[in-house]
Amino acid sequence: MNPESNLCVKMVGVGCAGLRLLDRVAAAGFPASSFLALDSDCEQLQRCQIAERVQLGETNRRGWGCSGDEGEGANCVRAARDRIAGKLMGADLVVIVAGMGGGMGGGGAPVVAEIASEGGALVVALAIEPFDLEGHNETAQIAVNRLTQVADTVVRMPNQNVMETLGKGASVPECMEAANGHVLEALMGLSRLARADGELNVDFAHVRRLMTGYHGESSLVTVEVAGDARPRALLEAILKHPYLNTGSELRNCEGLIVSLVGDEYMSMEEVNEFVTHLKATAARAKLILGVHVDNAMGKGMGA
Ligand SMILES: Nc1nc2c(ncn2[C@@H]2O[C@H](COP(=O)(O)OP(=O)(O)OP(=O)(O)O)[C@@H](O)[C@H]2O)c(=O)[nH]1
Ligand SMILES: [Mg+2]
Repeated sequence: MNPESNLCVKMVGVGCAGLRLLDRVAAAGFPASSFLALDSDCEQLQRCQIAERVQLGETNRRGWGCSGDEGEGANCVRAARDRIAGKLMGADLVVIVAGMGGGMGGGGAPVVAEIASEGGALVVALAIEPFDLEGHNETAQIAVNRLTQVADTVVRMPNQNVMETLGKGASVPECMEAANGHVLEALMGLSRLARADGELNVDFAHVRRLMTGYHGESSLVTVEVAGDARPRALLEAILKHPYLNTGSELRNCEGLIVSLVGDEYMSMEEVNEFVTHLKATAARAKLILGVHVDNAMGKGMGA
């Protein structure tokens, strides 16, 4: 992602949720080589300013969305297979983001993952799961399962878990913003993992070897803490993260890729203390660690 790492990362948004997040993440400075927006809905595509846009389903959807029909979503992507393969050519890592409750996202994302994988990239898919009140849970789970079979790893981003951290009176835009905030944070954390300018760098070849053909679920969280006792506080913040189901995902995981970031005063002892806490919590996990110094963190420490 960083030019120094020579890593070619391409990010793809599928359907309305995917496009919105693509725009946000590109604006936030996610260092991808390219951003690709895929939708049959021409209005949504026009709104998406930053990405390279590909209009899907021109004949069968005629500029409309897929009205929740996952079969239509899959067909639209299949029909544009060669165009999409061309855009993804040369990528080492393809990151796909889509809402699993939609026809375009839920139906189309697995086909995009298949195309990206055939092109030789490591494929990480971010699956945004619907709010309970939408009533799409069952179809979304089918889409996630399909995606897991083709992507090297799928990261579930349940909108509902975010709502549980907000008060009952939270407005609709507040809930959406909180959900998007977590997806953005996670993506920005992912971008740090691939940077080559750290004190200790995560080796992409190592990540690739661990993840290629895994076809399982991963979690992706980013947290930041400040104050005294930062290493302990950092682990506690991770355990409380809404995507980690009160820490059970961390306790039972088999592999951990961690990018630790702090100001120039972050001591080796603090790094050591954090790693000790982490290993005690995720006892079975193999750990790949990166350490970055970033003075923009102020007195904070993040992972
Ligand atoms: N976090 C977040 N989730 C969203 C957003 N927009 C939609 N979603 C979720 O994504 C799911 C899919 O919605 P869309 O992205 O609109 O659907 P689509 O993929 O365009 O599919 P069609 O409408 O059938 O063409 C919804 O069920 C929501 O749960 C968003 O802006 N942020
Ligand atoms: Mg749509």
